[in-house]
Amino acid sequence: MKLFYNELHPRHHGRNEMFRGELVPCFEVPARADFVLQELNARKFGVIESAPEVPRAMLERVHAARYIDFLVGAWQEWVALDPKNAERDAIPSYWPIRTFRSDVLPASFFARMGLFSFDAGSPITAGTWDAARRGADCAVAGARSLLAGERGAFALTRPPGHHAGHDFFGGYCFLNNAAIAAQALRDEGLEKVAVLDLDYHHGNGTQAIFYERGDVFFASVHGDPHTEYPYYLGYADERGAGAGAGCNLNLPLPRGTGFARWREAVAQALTAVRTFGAEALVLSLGVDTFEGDPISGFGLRSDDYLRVGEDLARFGLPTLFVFEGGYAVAEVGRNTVNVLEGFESI
Ligand code: Q9C
Ligand code: ZN
Repeated sequence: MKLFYNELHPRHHGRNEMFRGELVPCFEVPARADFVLQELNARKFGVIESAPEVPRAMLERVHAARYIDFLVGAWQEWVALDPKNAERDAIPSYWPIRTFRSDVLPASFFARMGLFSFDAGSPITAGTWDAARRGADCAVAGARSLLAGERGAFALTRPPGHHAGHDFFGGYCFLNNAAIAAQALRDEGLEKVAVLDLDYHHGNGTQAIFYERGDVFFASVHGDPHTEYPYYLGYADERGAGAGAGCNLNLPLPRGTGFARWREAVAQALTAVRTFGAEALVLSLGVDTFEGDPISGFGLRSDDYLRVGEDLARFGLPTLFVFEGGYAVAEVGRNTVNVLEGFESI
């Protein structure tokens, strides 16, 4: 399996996220990817390659130019407002909810922070852009390795991506790596691509990006948004629209769901991907489905992740794994690499 590692990931290191009335230490920390890398090395998983840089135009296949412009300059703007800001993260406080305008680009940095985000849990830090940008390189390199004939590839990157939409960040995500990879697969040869999102949280960004598209199928197994983040998307009645009608499948499961039921839902999602006729699979690999995850509610155990990888290998499509969530830091390496090992064992 080809492995692409985002060596710039530590440049994104949020201090705090706003959570229910207080600033708490970030759950999405550099150690997450460090532990996965360490596990790949310890288990002699293969050669870790560096990804070539992709042009900005590839990001713009998925993200709005004015959103990318904002991300590129956000940290400098933040520090220019007050030199002391260099010591604190930028977190939004205002959002243009229903009845407000989103066509006007306000001069105020804070107003644009809110225009381009949907929560207060995703701080922008000095190196957020560098890290996110380099993650897209890894995702595209992984996609290209599948086009070159590999059966599997892994993009090890953070910040994660699946909550990021066409023009917004949130849920610790800034650029939607899985969507950028799926689009690259479409642009560089494939007619039909599927994204399967196995992170605990619904991949609202990926769903929205492809919702009206008939060429990219999106399927997700996740905590029921009635009670779980991101709350406002991910319900079972979201089936796609326009040309994409029937090309979106959400399988929400209640908090507390264990591996047997979860695995059935994944099998159901894979059946739909097969019926759709996808030629390759982008797998949003969040391991926050783990029983020990501090912010999630499913009950997968470490060995279960081996079975997940085996199931995906038996499914038989070229598969790009893209790292998403997973916050039980001490176990995130073992769980993630278990999926990859299961995949390689078949
Ligand atoms: N402070 C991903 O897994 N906050 N994002 C939940 C905990 C948002 C998760 C409350 C969770 C976002 C990629
Ligand atoms: Zn998640």
